[in-house]
Amino acid sequence: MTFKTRVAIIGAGPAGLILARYLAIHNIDTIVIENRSREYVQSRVRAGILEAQLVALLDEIGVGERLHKEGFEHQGIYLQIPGNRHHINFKELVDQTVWAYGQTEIQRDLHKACDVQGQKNFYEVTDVNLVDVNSTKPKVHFTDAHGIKQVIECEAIAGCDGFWGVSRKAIPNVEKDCFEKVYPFSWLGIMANVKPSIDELVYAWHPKGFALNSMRSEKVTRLYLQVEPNDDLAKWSDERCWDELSERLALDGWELERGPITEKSILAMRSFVSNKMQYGRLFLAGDAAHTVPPTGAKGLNLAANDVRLLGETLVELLTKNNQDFADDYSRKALEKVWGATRFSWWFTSMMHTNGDPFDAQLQLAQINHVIKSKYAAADLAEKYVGVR
Ligand code: RFL
Ligand code: PHB
Repeated sequence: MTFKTRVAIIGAGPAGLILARYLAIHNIDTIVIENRSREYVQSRVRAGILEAQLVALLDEIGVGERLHKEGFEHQGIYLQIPGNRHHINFKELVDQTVWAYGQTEIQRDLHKACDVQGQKNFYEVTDVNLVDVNSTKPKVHFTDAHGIKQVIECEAIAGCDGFWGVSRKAIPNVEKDCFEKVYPFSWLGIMANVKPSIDELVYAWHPKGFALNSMRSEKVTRLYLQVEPNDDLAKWSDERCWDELSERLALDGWELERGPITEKSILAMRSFVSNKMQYGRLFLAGDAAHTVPPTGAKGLNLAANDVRLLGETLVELLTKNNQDFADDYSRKALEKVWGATRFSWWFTSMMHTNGDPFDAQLQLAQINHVIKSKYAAADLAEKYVGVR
């Protein structure tokens, strides 16, 4: 069957669904196709910290209500080295806050909004193929969940299909415009049914490796440990995870609460940027175009920044035929992308040990500088909250 719509969106992650909502509000109809099931996308554990700009975008597209009720507004973060936990107060330094609210919850709110609006979404699609992207009438070919071949005829395609998706690869010779750094360590992520042990996030440097104490709700804690790049999950019993977290996050007079662990996974750390985010009528947004290590909590926030720019771009292109505006999408998006890539790389490099004692001393000197200098702290704060 052939469907007609104005914009075909590849990927129903946060970038794809936020874009669909944004365009719906501007009376531009879309079809979203996703290769996983709705339940899978809904339950995938990922980001937790939202910049004010993302919160504003979610409010604007009408999905911010639960976030304001159930999310936590944070004034800052704690930066820790052994024996010293120091609060960096974003509110005082740059007059901005961030919100702790799980990406799974955002996804749930977006799904609900899609249902109410009658958004056309196909899940569990295969064989996705982007055709004639360099023309004004591109098409998307795919096989639906029942094995039936389908075609979408549209005026533009939004590639929101994440790092492993097909959209970026539809840009000819894109590899020569891509830049990548793979880090020699991974994160072990843990979700636990236990109340957070502290009011705001703790980023801890420790000789045995980085640890992060984050949270999802009054009853759920999210934690991370720096581990070897090829570490084996089977070697990380619940008890070992808690012992290691307690040691790396230790502070006199404070104790990490323990509880049942409900999820554990190991994630690789990479910085990746495609300096080409558009080709003809194909536009990339979010992880399809770039990824950052999660240390600076930038991935989802960058995706949201792209989506706002791409939303504005598609409105200009499809309602006013403003080609010059559209041609500038990549350039505008990449400014913020490279800024966040630099910040995430810097924060990651400062917090993760590599076994070299000289490098460890430099890291401690750098962290102490951030702790002691209000200018250095303000610089971190500005990048973390995402002030433009
Ligand atoms: P996603 O979320 O990867 O969604 C892409 C969607 O496209 C689908 N797809 C396809 N669909 C159709 N056809 C194909 N051929 C397809 N191939 C793939 C996928 O199934 C998927 O549903 O990308 P998007 O929308 O750009 O969103 C990006 C964010 O998910 C990501 O940047 C963040 O999760 C990164 N991140 C964090 N970001 C933050 O801003 N703050 C954080 O605190 C934060 N913490 C994190 C994170 C990422 C993490 N992991 C697991 C990488 C913590 C972790 C642990
Ligand atoms: C999270 O809660 O998942 C989280 C928070 C901050 C980060 C990365 C991940 O920097």
